[in-house]
Amino acid sequence: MKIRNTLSAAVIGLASIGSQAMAADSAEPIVIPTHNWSSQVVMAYVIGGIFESLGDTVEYVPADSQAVYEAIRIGDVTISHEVWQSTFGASFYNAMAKGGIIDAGTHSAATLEEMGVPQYVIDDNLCPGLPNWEALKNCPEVFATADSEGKGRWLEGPQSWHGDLMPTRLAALGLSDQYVVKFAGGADAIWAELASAKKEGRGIITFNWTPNFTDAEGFAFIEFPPYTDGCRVADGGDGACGSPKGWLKKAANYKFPKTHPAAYSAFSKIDFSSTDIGQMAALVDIDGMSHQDAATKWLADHEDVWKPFVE
Ligand code: TMO
Repeated sequence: MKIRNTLSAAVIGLASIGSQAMAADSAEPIVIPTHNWSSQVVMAYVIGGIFESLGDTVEYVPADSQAVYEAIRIGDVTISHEVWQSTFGASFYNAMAKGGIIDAGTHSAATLEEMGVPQYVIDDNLCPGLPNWEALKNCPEVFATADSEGKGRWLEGPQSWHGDLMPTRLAALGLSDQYVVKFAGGADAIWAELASAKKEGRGIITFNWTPNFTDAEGFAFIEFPPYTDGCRVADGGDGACGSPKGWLKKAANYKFPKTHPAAYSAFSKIDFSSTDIGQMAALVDIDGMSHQDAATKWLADHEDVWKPFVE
């Protein structure tokens, strides 16, 4: 009968509209980058585990922490879950201006990526006047090392994090005659240097950041002239400024909401606090766990934090 055929066609039509509205995530893997500091790698596996709980497939790729924004923009990588303002804000926004990468929200954790000293350097008054940066002028010898050419050493992170920012800042502040920047080969080299300096009770200035596992023990960031938009040499300024009290964002390829709607919905809700991120780093850098094991443990111990992201 004609009516029946029309009706069943209408029913089929409705069913397919319904299934489109509730389209399942693509079986294509969600590509998550891993970089070279602990919280980021643990969080990669934490977020991968959250996606897997939704039935998604994930793939992890080691990636350069600056070039990754272009990789996301062109679709080789799906997300970035720790976009730190000071180090990566410019690369993120440059990629966004070209099109293909979207802002997927901001974590609650406020960030700072800055030079600083362990708390005992302040408490033992090894360089009176710290953490005000001007105190550095009077005690380069406190921070001298065998390789620092008779100057104080600024132990910077790997150059891949933010290029020549610190050498440029040293010069802009008029400290180049007294201090020299040395780049660490990796984050572990910074933690090893902090541990040996503490053991010997000597002064040390290193790049560090918060949230990190070092928050628990106490780390004093140097107070430089305040950051303002455009103060950096790369942004047209004179470079005589500290790092921003910054944000921590998430980014995604613009197709991710369409290819993986359930995973994208969870990703957009994911919001980690300073405590969460400090815990993820500490499981590796204090407790000595592998990144994968740390993520498995963190997910098991903190369902109250992440389950709401998938509801
Ligand atoms: C990007 N980092 C947290 C190492 O400064």
